[in-house]
Amino acid sequence: MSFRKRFTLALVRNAEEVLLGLKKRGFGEGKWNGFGGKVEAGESIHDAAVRELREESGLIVENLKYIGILDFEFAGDPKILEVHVFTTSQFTGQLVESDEMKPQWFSIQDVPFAKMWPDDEFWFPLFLKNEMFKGYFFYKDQDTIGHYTLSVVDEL
Ligand code: 6OG
Repeated sequence: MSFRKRFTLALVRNAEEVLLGLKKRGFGEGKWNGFGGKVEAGESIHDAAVRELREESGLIVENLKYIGILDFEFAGDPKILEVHVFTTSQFTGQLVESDEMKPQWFSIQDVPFAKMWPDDEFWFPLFLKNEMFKGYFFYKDQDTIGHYTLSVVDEL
């Protein structure tokens, strides 16, 4: 039997750039990604996304826009990662490097897909076009997607 774990992923952007962090330890180490982590017991998904963004980047946001749900399954692992994706272009605070993440702005033309999770190449274009999306990715191993589904949706 499979079970689900909830995670958040926050993408801060402006018209030309997107903020990514280099994951320095743990799951996804060495990859650039948005900021996020596990939703804690009793915490709303939105509040978890705001908290993780602050902890990992130093940026403070009031509200994040909910834009996507991505499910990830890895061969041989009963756990399904349910990743809730948020975005904003409004924030206060200063970028700080944390123990977990090294933040850096990237031009939207220059997103480092070769050093990101392979699924990002599929759904990032939807995010950059301000679409909302739902997806499922089955990984054969940490570098290889076996199959996936992805669709644009009107609501989440
Ligand atoms: P911590 O282990 O740091 O949370 N995450 C993924 N993000 C992308 N783009 N692709 C994946 O494909 C991912 N799997 C997990 C969710 C892990 C962080 O990494 C994201 C969280 O933001 C497999 O607590």
